[in-house]
Amino acid sequence: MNVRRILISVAPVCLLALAMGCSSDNVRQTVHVWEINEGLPVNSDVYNFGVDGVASNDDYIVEDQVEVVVWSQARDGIVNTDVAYRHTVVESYEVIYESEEEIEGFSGGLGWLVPVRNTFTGYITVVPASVKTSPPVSSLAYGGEIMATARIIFHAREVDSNNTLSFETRIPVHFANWADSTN
Ligand SMILES: [Ca+2]
Ligand SMILES: [Ca+2]
Repeated sequence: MNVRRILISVAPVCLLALAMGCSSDNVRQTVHVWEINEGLPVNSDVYNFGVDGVASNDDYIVEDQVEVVVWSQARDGIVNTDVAYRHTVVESYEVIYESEEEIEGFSGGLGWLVPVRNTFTGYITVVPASVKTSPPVSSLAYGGEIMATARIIFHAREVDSNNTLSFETRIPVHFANWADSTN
């Protein structure tokens, strides 16, 4: 009885996936990250002591954002991308932290419309507040450091075909209680 129910519920999902084109074989564009954070690692300050510079109720945590430049290329010269298949939408991204410490990753939504044969500049959060308020990163407010590499996977969709594609990049993230920024 249970098996039957599962089969019935799965079938429409498969059909929908086929209709939307789950394969990336048919996309006309390739998209990749041209540059992230101007080529620099992220020095992630885990705690800000506020205006008074000491622990008090004006302390806060800053989410780290980085600039991302992506570049879209036509995959071959067969399709005239001046007419169709001119855009890819980057819809979401996920961040996986690679480190000796276990740091929980996250995912977020985007809506970047990337034109073919062009660059697009956007911003993503690479370290959200939730990471800085959770162990092991939260313990760094009192000293220590954690070196990590953020693996960032972008999920995109070619506008005219709805075919999906993904691309990824990596950036070093150095977690510590760095000197507080004043802005
Ligand atoms: Ca303070
Ligand atoms: Ca600090």
